[in-house]
Amino acid sequence: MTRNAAIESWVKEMAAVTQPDRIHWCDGSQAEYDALVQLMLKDGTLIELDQQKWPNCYLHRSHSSDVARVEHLTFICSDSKDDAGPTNNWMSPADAKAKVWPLFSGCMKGRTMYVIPYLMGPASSRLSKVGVEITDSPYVVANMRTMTRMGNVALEHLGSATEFCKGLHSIGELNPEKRFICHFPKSREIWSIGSGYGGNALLGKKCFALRIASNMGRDQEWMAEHMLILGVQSPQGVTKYVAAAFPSACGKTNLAMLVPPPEFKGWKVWTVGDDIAWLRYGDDGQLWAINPEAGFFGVAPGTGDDTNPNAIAALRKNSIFTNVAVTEDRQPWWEGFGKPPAKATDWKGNPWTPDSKEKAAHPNARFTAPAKQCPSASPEMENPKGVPISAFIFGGRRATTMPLVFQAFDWNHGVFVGAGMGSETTAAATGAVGIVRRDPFAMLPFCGYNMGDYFGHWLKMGAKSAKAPKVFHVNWFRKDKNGKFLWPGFGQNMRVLQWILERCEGKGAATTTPIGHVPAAGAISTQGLDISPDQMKDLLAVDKTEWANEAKGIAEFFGQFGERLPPAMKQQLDELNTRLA
Ligand code: O2Y
Ligand code: MN
Repeated sequence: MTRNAAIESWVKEMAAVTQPDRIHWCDGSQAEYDALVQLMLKDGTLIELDQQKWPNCYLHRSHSSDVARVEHLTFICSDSKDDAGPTNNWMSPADAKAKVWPLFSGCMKGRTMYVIPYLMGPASSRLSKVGVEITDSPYVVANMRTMTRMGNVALEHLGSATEFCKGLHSIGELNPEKRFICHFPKSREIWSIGSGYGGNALLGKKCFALRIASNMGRDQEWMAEHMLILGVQSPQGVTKYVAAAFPSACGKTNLAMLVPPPEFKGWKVWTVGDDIAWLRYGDDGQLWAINPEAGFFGVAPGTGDDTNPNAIAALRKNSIFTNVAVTEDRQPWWEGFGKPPAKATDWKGNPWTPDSKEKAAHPNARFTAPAKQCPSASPEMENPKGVPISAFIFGGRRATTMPLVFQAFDWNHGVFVGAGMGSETTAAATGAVGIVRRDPFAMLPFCGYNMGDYFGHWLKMGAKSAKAPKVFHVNWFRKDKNGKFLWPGFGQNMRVLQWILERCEGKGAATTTPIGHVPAAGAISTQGLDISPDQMKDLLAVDKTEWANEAKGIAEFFGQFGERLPPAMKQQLDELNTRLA
């Protein structure tokens, strides 16, 4: 394997602190993966599923206190609190050194230290970046192999350079009291201890590809965004690409893998990415995007052949399921995946029947599946150049106020639309259903620096090119007076994508409203849908009273950024209020 002196010296340093029994350098090979799987089957970390029906698929049950990202234990360790901003938890580097670093002392005694060199993005792309994760969790290694390009490909990309993202991870004691996810934007470092789950432990994903990379993007004039990337191919064979940001529970993965309905004969949607986009201007002035990831870490509950057949096809082999249920004949199962089995074992390992009060799968249960197994996987996924982005789409779950779709007047207005994004909560358990939570650009938990400065970076990126993408906002969740969804969603969202792409080409009829350009009557075809012209009117309505309230909510949210809010954002808010008056 290619060696890199900077990595070797860092690994030596980390081994001296964590004191593992042995060190394994991961090459990302199939043989290595198979050996790790055998090890995990032996010690119970993995449970074998029916290998005939689910080839190379395994179940993992995480500790019941370790089932999701932990935003309250996630810190940005910038020198000053202001640089982390009001929407991040901040810990000073000195406090991190005093409070978190000692937890790593001897934490790998009796364990193997795995060194994972990985590449985020296609091989030989100028947009791709190298990370190295040190971990004591073989489950993390197995997941990182699916989610990234692991081994030599990363070391070759790095060569003798020293710029790589250093991620130190240990499951530690798996104790929530001793759980911390710390990011050091200046040194591009991550320390994660006390969790073995998802976004806390697979450091290439949210920690590097968003929190650290957003800092790198700001410094180096590119963008790291919480966005899916998809291509829409017309019957004429022309493919146009869009990138879209949605808060959770808005159907982001479903949109990324959309199946066009029968009315769209000859149309095809290609999935480039389902979660993260890295974007940079090319010499042609176009904004080009790559998906830095190589796999999907998707939410299982709610994913079925009816809602997302492409995801189901992607996860049928070579996948790891975390916290789903398992049937008596060793099939994985979760709520929304076909008929409930008569008997199963739930995500905690307890007997389960359809009469059980508890869910069979944890609501945040996941599948880790190779992206290339998705039937809609774009052939451009491995293109080092990336794909040219025609439109940015922002969205949220809103019962009122937000029309099905509107187009921002220009780039700065689009940045304002992204910065003001909000979505209604769905978590019945918290009792807070239907409350609008602001989540600018769906980056609230992922922006690794002051969000006021992040809005400024967006403004700056738009000013760099006359060919910047057009900006849109969508809402699939508007309801009528009886609380019924007005729009069918899923594959029918294709109709909205079509209007968006028409607008990008200077076509697509629109009416100008105080909030932006809304489709003119008839511009989105309802042929074949059970939607009346009046319902379509309701879907596209812009109610000035509701919007005055919306503007108030945005102003309140912006208030927390104080001096760090770019004046152009305040100007956009004033202009919206003027147009509404
Ligand atoms: O709960 C976790 O650890 C994962 S969160 C996640 C996973 C895949 C894609 N997106 C997300 C997210 O929270 O946005
Ligand atoms: Mn995400």
